[in-house]
Amino acid sequence: MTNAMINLRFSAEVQAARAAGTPIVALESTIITHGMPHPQNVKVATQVEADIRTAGATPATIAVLNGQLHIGLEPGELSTLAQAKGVAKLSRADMAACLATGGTGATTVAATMIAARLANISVFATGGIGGVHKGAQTSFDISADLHELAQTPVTVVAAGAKAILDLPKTLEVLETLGVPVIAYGQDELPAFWSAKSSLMAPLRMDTAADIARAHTTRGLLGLPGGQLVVNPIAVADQIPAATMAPIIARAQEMAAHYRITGKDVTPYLLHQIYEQTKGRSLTANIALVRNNARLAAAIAIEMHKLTA
Ligand code: PSU
Ligand code: MN
Repeated sequence: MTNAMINLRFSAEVQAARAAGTPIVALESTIITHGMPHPQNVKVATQVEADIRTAGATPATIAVLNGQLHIGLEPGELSTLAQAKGVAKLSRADMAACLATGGTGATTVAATMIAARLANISVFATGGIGGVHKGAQTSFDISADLHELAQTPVTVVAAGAKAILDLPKTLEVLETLGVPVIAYGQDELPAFWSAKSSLMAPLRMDTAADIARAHTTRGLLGLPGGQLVVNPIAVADQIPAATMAPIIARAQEMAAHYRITGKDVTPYLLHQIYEQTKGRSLTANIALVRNNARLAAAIAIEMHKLTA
């Protein structure tokens, strides 16, 4: 089915879930094209979709393919995107341009939230959101993901902001923008590859039902924007923050040395960290995304109960 105005295209299973009115969880595609190497990226994306189905919801991986906004990818589309070279990394600023010119692009957290809202999907699972980069006081590098959370009503489940970021500054900006940051099942903010960050999270909730109610209540209050749910990686799967710190610092130095800027910063850092941890960062990344997918499905199911 297509929407004439913006060319929205639903996968068969998302189409069926919409018709049946059953819970749907959005998934981003930048993590596939820019966050993980091939062929692990297709394997992980497929596995994460399966996790959501097992948990009782329908996955909707979002991407722009040849000028069409896809809400859910068929298996062939997913594997083509995962191998494609030179795919654009789309955020709020360039999503419309990509659609208008018939381009192909992977959606970041910000762009996936925009698409999810258009498709009436309220919950979205990812690995880590973008945020305030270290050195932002001179680079001004602050992810558009933060502003999207302030204005688009989607609950995003992540394992914290990526630990390559300046976490205290990221929390400050989220507070300024009025974005609820809810740690799931612990007081501390998780730090992506690590379960702990030594920073207290502003809010804590222990059940998917509470998170769903908080989402709905924000809507009833007339507040724009979504919620950020930060779900700690299982301790068995984590890389402790102390182990990651020097690796992140080294990656940061290299990014500065090679003058990596703009959209390239996050993929560059993730790749350096992958190399320096000999792939261990990827193993942790996979575990945390799957963990987030399961929680997002539980939240979508609770939201569905509230609206049914
Ligand atoms: N989380 C991951 N891997 C990723 C990203 C997040 O585990 O590749 C992507 C997301 O799409 C996020 C983006 O929105 O990085 C942030 O990029 P930037 O810092 O350029 O805004
Ligand atoms: Mn940036």
